[in-house]
Amino acid sequence: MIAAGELRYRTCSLCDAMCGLAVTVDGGAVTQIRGDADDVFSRGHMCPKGAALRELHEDPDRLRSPMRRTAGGWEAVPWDEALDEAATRLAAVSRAHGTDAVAMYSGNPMANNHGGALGVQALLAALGTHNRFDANSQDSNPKIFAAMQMYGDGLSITVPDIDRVQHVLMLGANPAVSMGSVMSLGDVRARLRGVRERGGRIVLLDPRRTETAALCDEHHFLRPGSDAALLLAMLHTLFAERRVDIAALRMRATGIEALAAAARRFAPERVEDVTGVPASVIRRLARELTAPSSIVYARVGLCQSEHGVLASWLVEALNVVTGNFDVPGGMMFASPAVDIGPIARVLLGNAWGRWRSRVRGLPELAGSLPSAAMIEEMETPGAGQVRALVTFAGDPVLSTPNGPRLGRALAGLEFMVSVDPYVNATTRHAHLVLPPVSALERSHFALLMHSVAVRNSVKYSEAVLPAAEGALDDYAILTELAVRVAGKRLSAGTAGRALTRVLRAATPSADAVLDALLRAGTYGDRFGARPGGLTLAKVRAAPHGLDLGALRRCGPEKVRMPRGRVELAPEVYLRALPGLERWVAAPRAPLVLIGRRHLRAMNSWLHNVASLVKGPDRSGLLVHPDDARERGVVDGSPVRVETHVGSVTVRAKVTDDVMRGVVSLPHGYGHGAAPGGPRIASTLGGANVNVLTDETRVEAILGDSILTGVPVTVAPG
Ligand SMILES: Nc1nc2c(c(=O)[nH]1)N[C@H]1C(S)=C(S)[C@@H](COP(=O)(O)OP(=O)(O)OC[C@H]3O[C@@H](n4cnc5c(=O)[nH]c(N)nc54)[C@H](O)[C@@H]3O)O[C@H]1N2
Ligand SMILES: Nc1nc2c(c(=O)[nH]1)N[C@H]1C(S)=C(S)[C@@H](COP(=O)(O)OP(=O)(O)OC[C@H]3O[C@@H](n4cnc5c(=O)[nH]c(N)nc54)[C@H](O)[C@@H]3O)O[C@H]1N2
Ligand code: SF4
Ligand SMILES: [Mo]
Repeated sequence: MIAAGELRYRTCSLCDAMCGLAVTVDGGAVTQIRGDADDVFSRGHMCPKGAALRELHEDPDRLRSPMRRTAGGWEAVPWDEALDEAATRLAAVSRAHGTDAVAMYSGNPMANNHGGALGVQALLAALGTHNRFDANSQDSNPKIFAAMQMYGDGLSITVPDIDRVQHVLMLGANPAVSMGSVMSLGDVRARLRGVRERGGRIVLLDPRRTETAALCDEHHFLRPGSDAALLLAMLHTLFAERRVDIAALRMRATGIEALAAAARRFAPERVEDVTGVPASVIRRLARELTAPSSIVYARVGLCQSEHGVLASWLVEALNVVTGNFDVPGGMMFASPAVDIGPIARVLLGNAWGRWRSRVRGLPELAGSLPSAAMIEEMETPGAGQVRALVTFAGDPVLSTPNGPRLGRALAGLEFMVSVDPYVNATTRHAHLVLPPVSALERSHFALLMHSVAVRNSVKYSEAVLPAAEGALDDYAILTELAVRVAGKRLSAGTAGRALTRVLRAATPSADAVLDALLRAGTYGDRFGARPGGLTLAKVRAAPHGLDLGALRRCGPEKVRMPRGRVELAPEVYLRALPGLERWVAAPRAPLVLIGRRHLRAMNSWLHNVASLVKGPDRSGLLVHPDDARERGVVDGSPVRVETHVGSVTVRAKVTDDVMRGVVSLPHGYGHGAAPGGPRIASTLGGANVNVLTDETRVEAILGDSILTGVPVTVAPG
């Protein structure tokens, strides 16, 4: 049934799929949210989370005004007072202890919030700190690093040309649930189904028989953390069986011999035990990639593992070696209307290791340090110790290793301010929480996702509802904080106030920034020099979006290496291979932990939406029947999961959907009951999985968090 009222169109900002929504508004309230069948990218697709935007907007636990933590609980504070207090205290810490004493953590929703993404850059510039953290070291860093090393640009991110590909080998991704990651799909299920409908195949390697396995032709269990070994064995096969067109490859790539030499050490027989995949299957999977339009696509299951940086390199290498790189039907590059590449290169730098964390010496990547360093940077006294923190759209107590210890470190900070609509496990430690308007009250432009989309398109979404009286969006909060911090860092007196006024007047609106980037971009009107080209006004006039065509070859525009050739064997990876060889030969832990995502959740933060959390408890530990029997674990009963870092007690679900020797727990649970916190979320079962993960044991090259393949013990609890 279609509700009466006025229809407004909007792209959903909850995940990377960019679903177009048709929102019915009646009497100032949202009465219905449906998929927009006319959306050029998503063609009507949506998931249950899209409809939940209404409940999120109406959630009484969502903060509507800045809140100050006091001994007696939270008190509402007027915006001007809250912003001034935050800026004064941040500037004071910076002046007394140096710029690095103030740290910032930005979380995942920044990727779907253009105002937030732009505003965070403004605030980071005002703070001038090297202690910048974000969710990438729990997520995509290995992919960004591979792009930097092999293509010469961390923003040259390959995406599957899913509408034309014929064969997909998928590892460590669950798009039936995640709706695609670093692969914005729009019409997710139809696009995956489409591969098979045109006679193509999808093969999945995953330690769990996932929801995606049901959409694939073939699924094999793969032991967590063993992807790099498996991919090397596949390369071994291709080189040993002379299935690589070396002459053609020489035109496209360098480092061929070094890659082949590395692969030679990983015969399929040598890795079948550690991967759990028979050598004959590994050989076949490799040979299948030699047919035209055959790709390897991998995501977070690789990135979060101990050898994820190596594995992410090898995924790209395989696609180049088989000739399925930057060609239709292969892995390609998006050509977005707003290309963030040039700005990111200026603001973040396209580099690695320009500075290191003070205590452990972990390297920055594209301007951010690994989150696993946050705890020690706050706990360890001395010059440069982090004494104040800004968080934006994140919950690192639930999302980074050894969350409880991070929580204790946060409680000891001199000052903390969080830009977030909720009191959560992290923001409960803030002195001030500054909430933005709800997603329906702000405009939306997918600044990042168009750069990783499987088809080129552009769309600007107007706010569906007018913002509540006096409420601010993320861009306004962050830029206002930025100009006040900049002024107060200069001086507490007149000069500081004058600088703030000048900076405020010079700060463009988020729309002005978008308009400039659009007009300067590939499809832009070049400020009048190319009549007919895009402007923001033109994009706004198309509420269902504008289709800009299939992915196209990019060549040296994306491969920014000498003579446009990909480097297949960067030194940094070759140096790490002996470590992988030792791991392959080492005794294996009897039981390792992997993660899990659910369709009706988004990391830690949709757990307060009644329509999404209803139904069976999804927070339990999946255990293979043989592993359960050996440990006396019974389906439905409590079990204690333990590592040397901590332990949690959760309910067991015995199932052969997980591989023998593997248990699975979702992340994002364990909200606890914080005063002023979300009430529904605090009553859910489940535990914070990052009680178990270790911030001191990180990936060897980048220092990324190891969140999968974690050795655990399990016993009846
Ligand atoms: N063990 C384990 N840990 C993991 C993972 C795993 O698989 N296993 N996955 C990791 C991954 S991939 C990621 S990306 C991280 C995610 O972890 P984080 O990025 O640290 O946290 P989220 O759970 O996404 O929390 C998002 C917060 O942003 C707020 N928020 C939502 N929308 C907005 C908005 O528009 N503006 C503002 N200001 N705030 C908003 C929400 O209220 C919530 O508090 O977790 C990582 N942690
Ligand atoms: N509904 C929903 N959608 C989401 C999110 C959400 O929480 N809920 N989170 C969003 C975020 S932040 C991200 S980063 C994306 C992630 O998007 P995806 O990467 O597609 O999603 P995951 O479900 O984490 O898939 C990872 C898969 O890797 C497997 N795995 C674990 N360890 C290994 C390993 O060592 N090797 C291999 N080969 N596989 C392994 C897991 O069993 C799992 O099936 O999803 C996004 N979309
Ligand atoms: S798939 Fe993602 S973008 Fe689409 S409706 Fe669901 S949450 Fe929103
Ligand atoms: Mo993520």
